[in-house]
Amino acid sequence: MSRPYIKSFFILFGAFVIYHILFFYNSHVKSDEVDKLPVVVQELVKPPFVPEHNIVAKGGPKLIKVRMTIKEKVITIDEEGTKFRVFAFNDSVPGPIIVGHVGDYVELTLTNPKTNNFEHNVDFHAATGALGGGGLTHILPGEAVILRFKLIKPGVFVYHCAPGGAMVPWHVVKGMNGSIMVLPRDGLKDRDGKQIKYDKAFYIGEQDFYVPKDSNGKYKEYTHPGDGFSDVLKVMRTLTPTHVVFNGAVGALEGKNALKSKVGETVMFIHAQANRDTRPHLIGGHGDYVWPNGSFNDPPRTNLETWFIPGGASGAMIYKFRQPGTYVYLNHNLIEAFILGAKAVVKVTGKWNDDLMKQTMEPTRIAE
Ligand SMILES: [Cu+2]
Repeated sequence: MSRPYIKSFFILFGAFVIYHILFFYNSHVKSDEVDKLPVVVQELVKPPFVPEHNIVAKGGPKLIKVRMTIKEKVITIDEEGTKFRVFAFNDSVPGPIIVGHVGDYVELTLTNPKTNNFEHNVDFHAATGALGGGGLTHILPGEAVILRFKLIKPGVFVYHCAPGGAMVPWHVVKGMNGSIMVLPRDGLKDRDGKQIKYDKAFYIGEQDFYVPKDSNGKYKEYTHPGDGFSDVLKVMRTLTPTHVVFNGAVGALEGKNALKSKVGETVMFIHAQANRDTRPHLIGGHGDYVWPNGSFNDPPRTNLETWFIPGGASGAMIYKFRQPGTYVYLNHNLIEAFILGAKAVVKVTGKWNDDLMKQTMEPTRIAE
């Protein structure tokens, strides 16, 4: 090698070393800054419940640490006892909801226990960066990974598993999806800038399932974890779900698991659908304030009878109950609600208001 070549080699090598020293110095400095933030460990709760949170942020940005473990298991999805293998974030379909404020960071520890059979990951629609973190979170059974991302957009967002190719919809329609709510630091506002508050929040995860049937029209059951893949894919290609459910099963939010409220209480309903369009409606009430696509930067729409949430999005609605009784919160494609399962019951206690509604004549026999 002649001298000029040796010289330029050393110059290039030197630049390479300096670049890497600077890169590591900067990246360490950066992570140190976030590590200095107050840490909040958020205990994720089973849907339809939402972790305790302040609507208006207290203090400055925080580092919110959450943990999710992936569970592959067979669950019963309807009243006939149909069994279906789901992939569940934290043993729950839908996955739990995470709550933070704009400017906070979320640090997720994702675990894929070695008892599982498949590779999984997570794509956060709330995150900014390639694949929503999907490329940085691929884990095989027996692995764990930690992902940190900054919340820069206010709203409600879906997250879901996205391992690649046909595995993406297959995992999503096996229940591997959830939600995250990112509140503006100064809370929610109506179109005039007035604060909107709520007393409690429910999180409804709507799930479409595609269960294969045998030649007698009976739902098939599979013993091997991957057995149903080609059969399920065939049903998926019809774009016609066999079940559309809230909280993982037909009737999961009815009976003793009905949602509860009382007259005078203001309730937020967060509604997520990771794969398919939906149109929530509260029978007997209205959407006082609705963010159909979930963006809290936009003024809420008001007094809607039914609102639209496109597949791959979460939306939010706030309603103050004014009458007691049994309400049905459903997907107002009534076939999906009453035949496929997409409905929940809200039991509201309190005093009836005759001014708002009154039966002014009881059912009475009429003259022939
Ligand atoms: Cu997965």
